[in-house]
Amino acid sequence: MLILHNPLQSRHAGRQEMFRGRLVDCHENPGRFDHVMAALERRPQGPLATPGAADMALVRSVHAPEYVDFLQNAWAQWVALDAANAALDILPSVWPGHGLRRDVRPANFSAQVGRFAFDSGSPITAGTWEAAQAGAACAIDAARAVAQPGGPRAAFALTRPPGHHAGTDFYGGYCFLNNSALAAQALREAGFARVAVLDVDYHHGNGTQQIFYARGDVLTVSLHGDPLTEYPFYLGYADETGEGDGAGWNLNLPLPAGTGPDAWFAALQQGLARVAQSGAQALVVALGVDTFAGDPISKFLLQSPDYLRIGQQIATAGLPTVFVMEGGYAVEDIGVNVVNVLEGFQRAAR
Ligand code: OKP
Ligand code: ZN
Repeated sequence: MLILHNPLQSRHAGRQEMFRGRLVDCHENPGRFDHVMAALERRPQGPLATPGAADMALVRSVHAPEYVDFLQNAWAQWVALDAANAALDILPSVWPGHGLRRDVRPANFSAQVGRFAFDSGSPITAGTWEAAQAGAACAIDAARAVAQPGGPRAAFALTRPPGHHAGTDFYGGYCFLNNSALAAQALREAGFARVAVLDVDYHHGNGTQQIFYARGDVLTVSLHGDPLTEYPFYLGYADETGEGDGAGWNLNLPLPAGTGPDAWFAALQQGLARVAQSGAQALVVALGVDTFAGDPISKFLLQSPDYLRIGQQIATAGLPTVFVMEGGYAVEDIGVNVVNVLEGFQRAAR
């Protein structure tokens, strides 16, 4: 499989996130990427490449242009307010919820941040835009590679920051541009009439769901920690099934904290059955490995060998497949777990 890796990922390096009442070091850090690269060096899964420039027309069709402009300009605006801000990250402090107006565009910078951010755990830093943009390019190039005649059966977009919590015009959950959604849209535009996104990250892919919620050409399936107790809390319930043309085209499979391999793989089978039934011609896998028992912010109980089985099961869908890196915060273990998925897939796909 072809592996597109993000050469600018380390430019996004948040200092701290608000977590359980205090500011802590960011769980989503450049070391995550390094561990996956190291594991790929030990167990290569195919040629490595870096992406070309991101197709900004595609990015601006999945995300609102006003939101893209905000991300692109946020750091310059922040530093223009006060040169000392260069030593600080951008975090929101006020949001237009709870009876406040969402239709106004205050000039104040903090107010602008609050219009687009939905949590206080996703700092914007000096290089966030560059890293996110190159990550989007990885996902788009990975999709276009598998869509090409004679192209590889599968590709992996190895990038950070992750993407599945970012929606048309919002960021949060460490995510800024929705790489998985961009891959799905690129596959659609490359000629696959129906595409499925299967999100196996521990957390519900709320951004991906929102982007495609009213569309019948992109199926979204997510298995995740039950939002009654797990982030992102306010979306990801089983009764969210899509709307309009997208009615029936979203499947949420929430599982309780503490879920182990038996129940998790049963849910994966359910998700894959829905993908097969949808007639999807290509598959995007939002690949988070924070389902690992040792993950510091998640509560499923998968072990490293289980990831080989995930890849093998996904291969049974028999579809051109784009894997897109999402979460996973047990930094020492994510390399082994990610490469296990890819290797399990390739063994079964052969
Ligand atoms: C991203 B991905 C909020 C902190 C809560 C956010 C978890 C984001 C997970 N202040 N933690 O799905 O792996
Ligand atoms: Zn996650």
